[in-house]
Amino acid sequence: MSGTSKVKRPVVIVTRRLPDNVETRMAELFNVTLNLTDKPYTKKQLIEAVKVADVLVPTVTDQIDADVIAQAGDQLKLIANFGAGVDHIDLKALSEKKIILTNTPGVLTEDTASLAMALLLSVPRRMFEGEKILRSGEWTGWTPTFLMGHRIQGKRLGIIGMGRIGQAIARRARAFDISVHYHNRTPVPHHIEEDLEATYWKNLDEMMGRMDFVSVNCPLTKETQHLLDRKRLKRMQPHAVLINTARGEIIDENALAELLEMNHIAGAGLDVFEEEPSINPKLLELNNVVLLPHMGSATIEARVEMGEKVLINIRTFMDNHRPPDRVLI
Ligand code: 8YV
Repeated sequence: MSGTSKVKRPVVIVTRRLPDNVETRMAELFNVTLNLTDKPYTKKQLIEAVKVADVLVPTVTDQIDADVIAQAGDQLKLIANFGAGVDHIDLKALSEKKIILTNTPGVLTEDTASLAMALLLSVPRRMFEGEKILRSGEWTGWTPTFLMGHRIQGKRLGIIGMGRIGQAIARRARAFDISVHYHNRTPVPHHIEEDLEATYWKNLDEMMGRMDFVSVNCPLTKETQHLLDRKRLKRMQPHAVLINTARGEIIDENALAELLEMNHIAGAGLDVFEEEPSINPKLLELNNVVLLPHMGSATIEARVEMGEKVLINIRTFMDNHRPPDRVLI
């Protein structure tokens, strides 16, 4: 008889499809309900789930709001989020019910940073515009002035939020000879600042107006919602490019679209949006933006490692230990 079969298996409900081997391992370890259709849960389904699950494994597409949490049964002890960001979960309501929350930090850092860097390279060099023209059959051949963009090397990048992902972008930027600036609640440790030759700006407004590229890498919280409002966005230089791989709600998207349209800001590379999966129609009309469908961490490696983190968090919790990725509320 296997060790796991002696103990009662926890009821684990997973709201979306996860990589096959992660799901299979979950089936071996837990009394698991998988979502083979991969259709996002409705609010009603989420409520039904929290009424019966010992552990819920949601993703960014599930709004675990106060309403949902209020209806959770006493058996629900852990929410093991598949993802790093927890802005879709009402943390206050969770802590009042003494439900533990874990996430999956670290394993998606490098992939998200690589995608941010890809956007940072592709917008100033107008890669997607070129691709579109080529595919449409409209390309008539090389000319000296065709699709001129802007040089990347030697420019200044301002990173908003110098956590794991911000630092990983900074490392990549240094390799392209871009100088790194950053705004964070507090400066990063001195040795990191030195390694990255990074300049700290306490005042975000002051940084915004001096950068050639700005990358958003902070979590979405009450404080960072529309952190980049119209007034702040207007501080950007007209040749500057904005990259967002964090959360759409950090930027006032309407204002951004208008400023891009007026060429008040040269371009943007966006992987996240305010009303996912709906995209602001104004953005869709613009040529100076690259729009990606929230795919920062979409590598097989990251998604498997995220799943492994979820598994470890659940197992440690079930063994009455502190799960490694507990989000402190
Ligand atoms: C994930 C993300 O794909 O982890 C995050 O916070 O934004 C994404 O990269 C998503 O959250 C999975 O739930």
